[in-house]
Amino acid sequence: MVAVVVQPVQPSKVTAMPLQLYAHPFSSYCQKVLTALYENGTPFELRLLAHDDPQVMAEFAALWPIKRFPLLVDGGRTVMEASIIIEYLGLHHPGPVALLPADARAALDVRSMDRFFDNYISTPQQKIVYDSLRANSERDPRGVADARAMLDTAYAWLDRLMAEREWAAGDSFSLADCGAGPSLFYADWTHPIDPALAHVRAYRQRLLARPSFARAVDEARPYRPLFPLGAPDRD
Ligand SMILES: N[C@@H](CCC(=O)N[C@@H](CS)C(=O)NCC(=O)O)C(=O)O
Repeated sequence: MVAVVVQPVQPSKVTAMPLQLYAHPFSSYCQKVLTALYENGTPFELRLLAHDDPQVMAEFAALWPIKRFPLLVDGGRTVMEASIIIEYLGLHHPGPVALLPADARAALDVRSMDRFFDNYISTPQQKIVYDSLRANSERDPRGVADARAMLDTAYAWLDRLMAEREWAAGDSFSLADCGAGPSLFYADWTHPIDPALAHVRAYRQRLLARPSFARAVDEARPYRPLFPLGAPDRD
């Protein structure tokens, strides 16, 4: 009988596939995930979605035919939707900053604020911007008016809440703040926050001062001329 000696693989010699993020730095939902990655110093490879790079665009379309970004690839696993990507990172690639509290009740508060920013700030903001890209004959004035009204209602509700809070779900920076940064950033460019809503405006400034989000904003600066409504000369 021949003894077969199987050499154990040295852990130090295993090269893990880097996390890959299909994203664009100017996209609000991508900045949401970038903020989470930067909070924890999580290494990743950016697969920049650019129309002059058909290879990356084709990879992305094959991985996620819905073609909404960002998209995370971790080895053989594909993870879509910004909030889910951030939860996934917390479970599989945790760092020093827990963006979702371990306590299930506290986590529910974070998730509900995360839904608020996606559904009632980002969605109406995107409606206004995407409508501006349409031909005149295809515009939806009623939908845009509804989106502006939704933003006014959402800003006012948030202002009352932020009178008592530093971050969206309380004292700790969380998943909800990762989304709040880019959603309030672009919402204010699109449909300015009333100066009377001092708590929302102060919260937006706190987000801009947070190093993780500030880095995402800085990396996106070269793309400001792409903002369809015209980027204001601030922030
Ligand atoms: N529900 C998605 C939304 C992602 C999304 O809307 N991404 C925008 C960029 S910020 C996009 O893919 N836009 C491309 C398009 O609408 O064709 C998420 O949370 O990740």
